[in-house]
Amino acid sequence: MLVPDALTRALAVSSHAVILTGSGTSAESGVPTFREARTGLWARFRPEDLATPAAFERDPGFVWDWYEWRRGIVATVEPNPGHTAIVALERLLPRVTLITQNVDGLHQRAGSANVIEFHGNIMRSKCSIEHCSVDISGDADRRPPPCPNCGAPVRPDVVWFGEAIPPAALEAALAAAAGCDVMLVVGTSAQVQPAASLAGHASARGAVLVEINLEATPLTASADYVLPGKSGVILPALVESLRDADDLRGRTG
Ligand code: BV8
Repeated sequence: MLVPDALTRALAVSSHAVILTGSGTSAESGVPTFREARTGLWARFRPEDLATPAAFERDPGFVWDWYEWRRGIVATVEPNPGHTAIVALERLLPRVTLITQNVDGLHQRAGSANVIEFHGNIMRSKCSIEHCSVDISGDADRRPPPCPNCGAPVRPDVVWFGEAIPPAALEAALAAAAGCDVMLVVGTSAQVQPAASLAGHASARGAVLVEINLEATPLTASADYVLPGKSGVILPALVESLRDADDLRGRTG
């Protein structure tokens, strides 16, 4: 059985469920996970060494090209059944807060309306000095393009290592983790902080913690339910189990 009955019941009676996703949720769409995101030219570099202000300062063109390469992949992929199942959960359950570490925007493209983008969004760019949003669609030859207002290099609108999580996103995520009764942690190696600590905040307040992953992570030992497998398989199974429970409740009144 993919989904234990007790978990279905816990979700069905939840008043506030949080879903925390990592790059494993986008893997079945063809987006390399963060620790796989090093193929070919980038194989020699660790993301932690590329996704930093120092790397951009040192060689803005090189970092810009890495993001252009990633944007190119994201532009060609589609949401997968895991993303679609999360949209279904948002409609089936009374209250769902979706927090994503992913920067690919696939949750929004699948139909999730309220997404807390904990690490920003690779499809948006901003001035590296003023942090105002910049449309780069027409400026392909400069790497990176200059800000049209002040001429400073434009950068991706993501949170680099060593940078603070956007205050509004951090506040909303902490509040959701503290107030939920179930948290699904999906497709994350739980290595990156402070995102990974959201699970501890939730379980410390008595939430049921559910991990969906292909591998064990630092969260596995503290999870109430560990569902090993692909998010594109497990999440649709969760939706089906909730619908069956709904039907059952409907039949039995
Ligand atoms: C900050 C945007 C402070 C950029 C990213 C303790 C507390 C606070 C900070 C730290 C701390 N300890 C260390 C730190 C520093 C650092 C950190 O966490 N370092 C790590 C490497 C140890 N944290 C920070 O710097 C953060 N900032 O703390 O600032 C501060 C405060 C005030 C003022 C100034 C500063 C900022 C971190 C944000 C970094 N930016 N992304 C970009 O994308 O280019 S993080 C990056 O990693 C991605 O967003 C990604 O989502 C994230 C986490 O990785 P995962 O999503 O987990 O991906 P991964 O590949 O690791 O794992 C994939 C998983 O999926 C695997 O488990 C796999 O088994 C599974 N999987 C694969 N396929 C499937 C699947 N599961 C299910 N189904 C499948 N099909």
